[in-house]
Amino acid sequence: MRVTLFSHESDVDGIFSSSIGLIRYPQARTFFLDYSKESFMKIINQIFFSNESQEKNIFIISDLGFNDSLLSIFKSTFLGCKKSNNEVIWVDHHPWSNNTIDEVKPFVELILDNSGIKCAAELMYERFLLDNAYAKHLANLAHTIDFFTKSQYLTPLPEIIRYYLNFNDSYERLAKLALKISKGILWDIDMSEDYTKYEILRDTDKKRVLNDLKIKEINELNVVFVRSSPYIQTSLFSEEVFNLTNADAAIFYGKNGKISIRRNNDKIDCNAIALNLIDGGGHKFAAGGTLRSDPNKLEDIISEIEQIIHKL
Ligand SMILES: [Mn+2]
Repeated sequence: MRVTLFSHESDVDGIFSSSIGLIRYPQARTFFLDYSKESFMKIINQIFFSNESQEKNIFIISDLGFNDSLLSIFKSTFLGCKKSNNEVIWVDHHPWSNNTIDEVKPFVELILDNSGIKCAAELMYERFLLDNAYAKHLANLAHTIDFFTKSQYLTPLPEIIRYYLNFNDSYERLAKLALKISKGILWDIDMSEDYTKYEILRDTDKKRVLNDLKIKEINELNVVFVRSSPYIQTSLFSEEVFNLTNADAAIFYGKNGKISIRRNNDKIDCNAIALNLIDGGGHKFAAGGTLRSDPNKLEDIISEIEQIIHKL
């Protein structure tokens, strides 16, 4: 039996989902993906080519929402998969449309939860390793990070993940990290060395970014606009930004037009803003998407967000 795990690359929930999969299936191959079309094509290709193989295949996809624009190609791939007795299990906590669920359900075991109170690692634990104390602990830790509860200590893994995403071999680094975590190693000398290098890059960027914050009042909501950096872990940094500015919400904008949204209180839901963006998604506490305006013009970014918030 061949097992392949596809998980979200960008945070603790995605990596821990993969680690929980690895506790259950230590022989599994791991892939870490983002929300681009190319990423989803990797899933499709892997499933498509396995339909020829003699050996049984299980594909587990975790912490990735469905890309509705790829529905028909996914469906035909899943169809071939079912014929060859391969299995696909999709474990996710992002919102799925009813139409997609209906279309995909005949071919795929769907473990979905859109209650907004569970992270993907918890769903992985419940589906694959219920009663395994270590998997349960990992799922709890992922929950703590995903929902900002601060109820448990975790080593600076969120920042290590952020750091590794900057490398050409990020995939190997994340795969190694997920494997270590599956074996109970949440910190070691390699991570410690990497973290020391990371801190220098992070702190240089933080200084630069904090120098040109912009705060704007929109509909009685104080929104702070922050330039994003590949060395800054957005959720952690948003706390610092909120402490400094006391803003209600923060928009982190990058060169490519992608933005991340975080909030300081429940005056606004981050995903409500994200739903008005290109490829927008997320949950109440954290969401993101791509802007339509020129990413190099802050005034344009601000006015696009203004229009969205006025609409809500
Ligand atoms: Mn997640």
